[in-house]
Amino acid sequence: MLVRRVLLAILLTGLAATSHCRAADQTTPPNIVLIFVDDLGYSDVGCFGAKDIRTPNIDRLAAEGTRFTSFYVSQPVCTASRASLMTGCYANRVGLSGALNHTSKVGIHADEVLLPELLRQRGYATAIFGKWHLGHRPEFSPLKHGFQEFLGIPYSNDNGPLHPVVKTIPSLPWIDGEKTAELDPDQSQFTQRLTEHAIRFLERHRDQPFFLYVPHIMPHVPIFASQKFKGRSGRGLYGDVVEELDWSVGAIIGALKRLNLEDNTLVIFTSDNGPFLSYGEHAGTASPFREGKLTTFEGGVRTPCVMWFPEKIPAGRTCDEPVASIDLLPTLAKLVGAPLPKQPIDGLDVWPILSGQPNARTPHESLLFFSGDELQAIRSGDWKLHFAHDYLTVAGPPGRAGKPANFEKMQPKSIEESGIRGIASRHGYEVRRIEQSLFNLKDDPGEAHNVAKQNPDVVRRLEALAEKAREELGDSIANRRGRGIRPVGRVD
Ligand SMILES: [Ca+2]
Repeated sequence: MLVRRVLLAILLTGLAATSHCRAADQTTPPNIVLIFVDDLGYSDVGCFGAKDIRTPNIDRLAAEGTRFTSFYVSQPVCTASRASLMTGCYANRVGLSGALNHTSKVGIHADEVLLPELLRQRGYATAIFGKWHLGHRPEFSPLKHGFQEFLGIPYSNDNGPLHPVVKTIPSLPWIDGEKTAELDPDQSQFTQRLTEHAIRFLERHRDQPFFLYVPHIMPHVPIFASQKFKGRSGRGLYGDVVEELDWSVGAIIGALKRLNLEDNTLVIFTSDNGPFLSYGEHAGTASPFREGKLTTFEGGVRTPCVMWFPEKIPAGRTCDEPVASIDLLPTLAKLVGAPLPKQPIDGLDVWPILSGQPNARTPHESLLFFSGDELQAIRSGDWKLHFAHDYLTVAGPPGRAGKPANFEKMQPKSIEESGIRGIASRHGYEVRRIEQSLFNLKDDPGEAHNVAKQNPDVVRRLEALAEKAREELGDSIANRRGRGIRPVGRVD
């Protein structure tokens, strides 16, 4: 009897402790986990239409959270997309574009206030495990921009001896904090290693609010899966790599649940840009959209996005209202009670949309699509207007076995060669031109039918919105420099 009474007392104390924890959670700022994969196409996960790649964990996240079907990154390439994610600004406002490499002397400016810096002000523990890509020189280190821990690579995983075309690039460094811990790490272990570190970080910080940023290195070429995942998917190695990323998402969610953190943690899963189509079977797909990475067509800038926050973000919902990566910083700042940066930013609070408030609409009159400093397209409502510009399309049949299209005929070019023709020469693309074209994304998500002539008023309205944007953000097509452009970080 006594034993039973003691057991009951222990049980009740335990229950009280548990409910105390739950109550405390209500007032604790939410934890944030941001999983940002690299070059994953819109339709490469099950809940966005993939039939031959199994992603049960991402699909479960969508079933328990919300699927955002009009989520946009600001530019269709790594560095620019990450600059926007971290600053809440169009990338050209903060002077970053394209994809930095080991010769770059630029990076994120010291005066910019990044998302982890805002969260540090609110007592968050912060870490990045994966690919940084906002400058590899010491002054641009993530540890100087709000992150307390960094493990991963400073730029893309093809920026090393494994580049499929350019064979003069030095070793790829694996960075721990601010030190190079290894050279040319085994890429088949990237997803496993980053996930292990992510889980250990969660375990160490379960008692304080945290921001865990996992910009996975895969599925950017060259792609690798660990032995356990090789040969498992219905879409070759690319599918295997995505299935391993899905495993990673499941492992992170599993850890959150095991640590009783799931009630107060927001998880965001998305990709930095669309698929690198020139790499054929080693690239993803962006069905039903046109083109992919490096273009401002929907295939380049619309990415699969899932957000999960039990009781806060509705379960099992699909939201087609436009949400942009620039909106995450102001939305998260508001959510955790952090002040916005003093300098102007472009993103706006979209919490009413994320939280499923009835009739919540995007607060942006228009979303802008720059490539570098070129304003190439603008979306307002269902309308998207492309201005006349050059773009990249795959040159001939897509590449095979990790090589880009046109590989046999390619002359190896240096990685320093910049601009659209430099990228084309390294990655098997050719340059095409689109004249000014208006598409209705609701009727024509594939941007195939130019309806500008039938809708002159819409064209005029979007042109006027673009003209206003040029004053602030510039546009090299129109030879304009915006008054709101800030300097990029630069070393001598
Ligand atoms: Ca990318």
